[in-house]
Parts: sequence; C-alpha cells; structure tokens
Amino acid sequence: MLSCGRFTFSLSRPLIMGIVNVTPDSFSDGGHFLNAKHAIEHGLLLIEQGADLLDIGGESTRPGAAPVPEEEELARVLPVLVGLRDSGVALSIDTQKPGVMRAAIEAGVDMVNDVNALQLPGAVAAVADSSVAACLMHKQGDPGTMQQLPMYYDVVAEVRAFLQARLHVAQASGIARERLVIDPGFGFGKNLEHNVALLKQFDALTDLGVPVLAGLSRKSMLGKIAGLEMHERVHASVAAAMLAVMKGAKIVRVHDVKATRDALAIVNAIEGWHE
Ligand code: HH2
Repeated sequence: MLSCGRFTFSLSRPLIMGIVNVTPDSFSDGGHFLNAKHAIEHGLLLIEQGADLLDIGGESTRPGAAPVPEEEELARVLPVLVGLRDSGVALSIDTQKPGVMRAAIEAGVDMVNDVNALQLPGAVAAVADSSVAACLMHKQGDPGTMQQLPMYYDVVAEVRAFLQARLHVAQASGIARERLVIDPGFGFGKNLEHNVALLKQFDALTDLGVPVLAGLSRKSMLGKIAGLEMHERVHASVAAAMLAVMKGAKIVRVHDVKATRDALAIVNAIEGWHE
C-alpha cells in the first residue's frame, strides 16, 4: 500500500510514472517542454496513454547538469502543477529543494521525488508536515561530477544501507512507512557494472519493506549495453522496466508510457496482477 497525498495505491499491480520535464536542458527532451503549456499537454497525453502518476521536474539531474536557482525552478514547475492538478492522476515533484517541495505541496502535489533522499536541511520536515509520499533515491556525488569516478566496495550493500538509513531518518521524523518509496538511482554516480549489479540484485532492496521505484528509461547504461543513441532506446527501456517489475519494482519512471503500458499489460496478465 502507498499513501500518496490525495491517492492510495494498493500496489496490486506496478504503477507507471510518466516523466514531464520542464527544463531547457534535460538530456532526453531537448527543452521542448520548457513552455508550461507544452508540458501540460505532454502530461495529458501521458495520462491518456496510461500513466498512473506524473513526475514533474524543473531541474535536470543528468550527468554534467548545472543547478537551477529556486525561483527559476518554481517558475518552471508551478504553472504545470496547477495545470495538471485536477487531471485525475497523482502528481509528483522531482526536486531536491525544500522550498520547492513546500510550494509544490501547497499547490497540491501528491509525492516528492528527491534524487537526494531528503538530505538538504528542511527537506524531511517539508514532507513530514504534509500527507504526501516521498521517494528517497540513492546517488553518489552530484550531477556535475558524479560520473567521473564512481567507486564502491559493494554497490548493492552500500546502496541498500544508505536507503535503509534514510528510511529510518524519515520515519523518525514523522513520515509514516506507508508514505515512503525507495530507489537505487540507476546512473547516479554508478558505472555500467554498478548499474547491472543493482538491477540483477534488485530484490536486495525490495526486502526493505517499502515499494521500490526503478528509473531506467533511456539511460546511458541501456545505450552502452545495446549500442543505442538516446532516441533509439525505447525498446531497451521497456525491456529494462519489465525486468525491474519482474524483480519486484512497484513503480517504473518512464518517458515512453504507451510502450511501457502495452508491455506491462502482458506481464500483468501472466502474473495475475490486477487493480
Ligand atoms: N532519474 C532522473 C531524474 N529523476 N528520479 C528517480 N526517483 N529515479 C531516477 O532514476 C531518476 C529521477 C534522470 O533525470 P534527467 O537527467 O533530468 O532526465 P529525465 O528527467 O528525462 O529522466
């Protein structure tokens, strides 16, 4: 069960989180959705295609990306949140900034998706003071430099221990377990070998007792494995998402909602996963 702002998900089947970027430099959308109107239209299209949640982000976290000032991030995302608030699906805000979290919660979001696992001062409190869900993601380093030399002794054990510790902090600060989601953070300070180990041993995370989100869509690990450019990664992304759900992921964060929905319909039917 996931308690997510205005929504409660039974998680009897995996959920599809569609990505809505409102950034001029996000690595896969090339800035096409900078304009709020276009982002809202894109969000509505993803809902039509079968998204259960929309993840709205105003700051790219791709390797090499520069931070965005808070006012700029708010100016990008708030009109989109307001425009999609009553669209019938849960809305998630992809941000690391407590100020953006508070404003987005005020504007009606249902989930905070933080690639920094609520580590900035004030982030845990911003979520605790509300009824929204929180996704706690693991990363090593910051987007500017994180892919330069990622290092682990045991990537799976270290990611697991970090997420477990963040779950403890969140719960001790008043965020109920039913509101928490964890995510290994594919591609965030991880080389191909690290990413492969995390997907292969995904069940090391599902046994932490909260839903696990997998964000593999169009990521460079898929490009490296299959020799694909960004725009060619749809099929590889769908395969990776299906592998993740078969290994226990309860939410998949994807750009290509229709392709994912079609593939997931087959998996759901065979596994007997229904509403
Ligand atoms: N990946 C990106 C952004 N946010 N959040 C979670 N929980 N998990 C992820 O794997 C994840 C995430 C990648 O971000 P970006 O480089 O901005 O690209 P896009 O938003 O198009 O995926």
